[in-house]
Amino acid sequence: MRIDIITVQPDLLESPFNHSILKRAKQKGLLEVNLINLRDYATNKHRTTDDYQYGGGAGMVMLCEPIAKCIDELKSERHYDEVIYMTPDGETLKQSDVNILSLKQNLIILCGHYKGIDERIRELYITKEISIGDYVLSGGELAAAILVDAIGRLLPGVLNDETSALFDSFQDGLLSPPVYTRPEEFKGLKVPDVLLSGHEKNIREWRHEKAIERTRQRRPDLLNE
Ligand code: 6GU
Repeated sequence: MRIDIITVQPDLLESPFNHSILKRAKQKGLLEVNLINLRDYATNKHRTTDDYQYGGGAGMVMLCEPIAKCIDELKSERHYDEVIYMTPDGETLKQSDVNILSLKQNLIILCGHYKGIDERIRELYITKEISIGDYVLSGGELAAAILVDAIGRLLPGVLNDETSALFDSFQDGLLSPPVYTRPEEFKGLKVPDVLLSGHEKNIREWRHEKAIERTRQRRPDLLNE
């Protein structure tokens, strides 16, 4: 998979893509992430990428031309499955959306800043608008990093058996059950006997019960009961 991220702050995104799972995905050749500095596509002499908004009001708006030029150039080189705009007024990201995106070949992710982008870019270029939750970030970059992390770990061959995404919270619509490692007793608290029993069926059933119990307590909205 190839992901092109258009941003006015490429530095902010260097680090998350050069660590841990995403780094491994890139090294294995399963994921290619390109950070594109929108400033390189500025068309005026000051190389600006934003301007005052028509109608007045506080906050700058990202200009049409640099974004259009950048996306046109990318599209002239290959087909893109989606042109995603990261914005707090987009659709809230869910695991099921991530699963679908992880099957795509080429994605563009545009990170918004300030008051956002000129509406005409949304009309002409954007195919999907994504928010990562009901709070406002200063820019779309950190949200884009979250989206790419969530996608990257699903690419076949990125995770090994132990970390397999099949057993994630949310993949079966339930939160994960509690987990334990050594020692068997810590500050008077013992690991549940069933986990030490070696009885696979009982362990499976216990984990499933605990997953349901935890989901009912913390995220009853996930259980359509
Ligand atoms: Cl995608 N961008 C910004 N700026 N704020 C957000 C967001 C995105 N998702 C939640 N808050």
